[in-house]
Amino acid sequence: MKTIFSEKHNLRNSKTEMYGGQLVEPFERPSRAEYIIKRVRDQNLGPILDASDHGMKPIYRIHGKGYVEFMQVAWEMWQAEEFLGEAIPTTWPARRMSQRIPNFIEGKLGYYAMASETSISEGTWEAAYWSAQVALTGAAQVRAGDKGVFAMCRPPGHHSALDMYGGYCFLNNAAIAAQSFLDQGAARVAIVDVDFHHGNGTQDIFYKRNDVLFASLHGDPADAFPHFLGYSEEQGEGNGIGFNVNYPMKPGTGFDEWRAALTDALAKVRDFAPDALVISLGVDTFENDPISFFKLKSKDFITYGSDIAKLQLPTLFVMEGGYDIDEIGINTVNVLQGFKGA
Ligand code: OKP
Ligand code: ZN
Repeated sequence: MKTIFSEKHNLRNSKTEMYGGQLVEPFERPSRAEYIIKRVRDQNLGPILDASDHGMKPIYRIHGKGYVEFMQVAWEMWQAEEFLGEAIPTTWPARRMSQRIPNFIEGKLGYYAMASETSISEGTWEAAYWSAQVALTGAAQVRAGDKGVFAMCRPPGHHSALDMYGGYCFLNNAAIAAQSFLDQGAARVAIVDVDFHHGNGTQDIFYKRNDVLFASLHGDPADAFPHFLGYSEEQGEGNGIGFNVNYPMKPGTGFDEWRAALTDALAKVRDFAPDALVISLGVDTFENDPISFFKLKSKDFITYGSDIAKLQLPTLFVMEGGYDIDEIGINTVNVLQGFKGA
């Protein structure tokens, strides 16, 4: 199985994350990618290819112009104010407030952010751009005939929507890849999000559409980030009714219950008969993940990788979360080896 990877991920190296009322070293850090790539090499998963540049057009198929242009200049605007730290929003357009986009950087940050833990830092835009290109390069390889490809995206993407960043995400890599399949001739694409956190961005992007089936397994938003989306009654809107499926699960959920939800999701994918499958692959479902509450063990990742393979669909794995850095390589590559060996 091919892995697509860009060293440009290193440009996303923020120094601060708002966590527990303190600024801490971010959980989403460069070493995550290095450990995964090391495991890919050590296990001889397959060739590692650099990303090719597909330009801005496929990004604008998913994200708004105002948002993208803001992301490109946010760090510059922040620095111009001579603030001492990284760019963190402090004010939001909450209920009954104006949704006009302010001129001042602090207002813009609040407008475009869905959470404050994610600091914007030097190089963030360029890393996000290349992370999307990694996903697009992976999609191109799948279109060219590979049955499974691993897009080692960093930063992750599934919390980012049309005009929204947060939850460590800036561009929705999985959505950009899915749309690229459609734009190159696919009639239908399914996205299954197995990251611990609900893929609110991906859900929002495709919520009114019936050409993309979105299914997400995640910590119940009543108990887990992103807190404000991911309930089971969210089933799509308009033409999209029935094409959004959420499986929120409670603290302490183990593999048997989690796998039953995956089996249900995969059956829905099979009925949908897509031309391609995108897996938003987060391994923060692991029992030792520092910010999550599911109880999957390392061997479970192999099992569910082979469950996914049984669909026999052209499949693009897009990296999302996973914060137990010691085991992140093992758990990620276990999914890919489970898929490959099935
Ligand atoms: C990104 B991805 C935990 C706070 C978590 C942000 C989590 C972002 C997860 N108490 N804040 O889906 O892995
Ligand atoms: Zn996550």
